[in-house]
Amino acid sequence: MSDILSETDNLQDTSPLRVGVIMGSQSDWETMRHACDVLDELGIAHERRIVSAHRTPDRLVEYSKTAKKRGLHVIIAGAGGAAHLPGMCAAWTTLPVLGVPVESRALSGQDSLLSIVQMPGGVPVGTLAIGKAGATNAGLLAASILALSDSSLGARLEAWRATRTAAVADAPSE
Ligand code: RP5
Repeated sequence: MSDILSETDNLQDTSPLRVGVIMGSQSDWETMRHACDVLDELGIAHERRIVSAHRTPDRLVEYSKTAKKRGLHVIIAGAGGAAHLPGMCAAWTTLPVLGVPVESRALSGQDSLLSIVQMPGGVPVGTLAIGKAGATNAGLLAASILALSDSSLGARLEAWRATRTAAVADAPSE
């Protein structure tokens, strides 16, 4: 496993590692960092890895097959273009896999979205919106899943939502 260990893991939280955030390329990080930001805000221990379905296929297999026994509960996978990373990851694990379509240069992420969302019945990938919103919501959805068995996290998630509700003004300002 050492080749996929990284110094970028969230080490501030001493709670057990629960979420794996994987992406096909360094270029995906600007999108996927928004998932990690949410996980950080909610105090969810996670790791970040570059795992390419076509450039590092062996890494993908190793990561996906060992994820559950390493204690992960949810995997968030982001990729762009012919975005087969989330689907291939889901092929190797029964953990929930949340797919984030990264906005591609050629087709603005439409290709990424359709590649991820159109999984044949039997191997699900929970697909989010294209880009930053999808990454943010993947982090929140991972939190919701984990909160089902973690009441403390559930309370933090409720508070996170309440803060955003309170920030909405009654009327627009000039
Ligand atoms: C996919 O190809 C990655 O997920 C990325 O979104 C896209 C482009 O990758 P780079 O050429 O920037 O490495 O594999």
